[in-house]
Amino acid sequence: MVTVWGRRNSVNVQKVLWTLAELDVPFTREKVGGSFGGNRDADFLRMNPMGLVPVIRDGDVTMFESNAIVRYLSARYRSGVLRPDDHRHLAMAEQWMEWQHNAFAPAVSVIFMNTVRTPPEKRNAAAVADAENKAIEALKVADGHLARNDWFAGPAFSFGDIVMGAFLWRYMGLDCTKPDVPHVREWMDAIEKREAFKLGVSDVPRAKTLEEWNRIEREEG
Ligand SMILES: N[C@@H](CCC(=O)N[C@@H](CS)C(=O)NCC(=O)O)C(=O)O
Repeated sequence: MVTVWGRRNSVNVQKVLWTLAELDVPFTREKVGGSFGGNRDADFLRMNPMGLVPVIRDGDVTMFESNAIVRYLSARYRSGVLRPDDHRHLAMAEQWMEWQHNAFAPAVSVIFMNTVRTPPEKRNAAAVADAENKAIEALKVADGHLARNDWFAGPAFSFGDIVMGAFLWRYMGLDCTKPDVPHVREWMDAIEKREAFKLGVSDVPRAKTLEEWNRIEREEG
């Protein structure tokens, strides 16, 4: 049985919960991080010296870093379902996973931290404006790819879609300027219909304010 340490409102934990649901792998979860604490305890730091969630344990494997966990689970369970067997599609899944991590996710995190997680008087408007532009440029790149491909890996859904899907969902819930990217929108519509996405990601309401964020964290765990 896989154990996951993390809170459900963490986007990085959500990637892992979505992956487990896609693969139909049973797991238990320990509420750690945010208001639940526990991530600076000695036992936790032995698993992840960074003190961050998610962490998983699967038999003799204990690991952190959400994208690595998504890859590991995709290779370990039902290989070929989320991890493409065809080397060309695998290459695309890997490429776009790295791309989202470097090009899209940092911009979304800056907007998110400076709006939902920070009271208005402490927000950095210049950083938000810069991040908004970076997110828009990144989404135009994704839109070009999705104009020619149904999924990031090409013909089928893969782990390459999971990391982008989790971050795009968060981005769509933020109050910020967004581009017109019809192919990304169409791809996201298909993502939103996936049962595993609902279980891992969209069943957790998105917050607009710090108060909402804290309430949702308490309620969702
Ligand atoms: N690169 C790491 C980042 C992990 C990370 O930043 N986790 C955040 C939640 S999204 C965290 O643990 N924050 C501290 C907390 O929840 O107390 C990953 O992808 O797993």
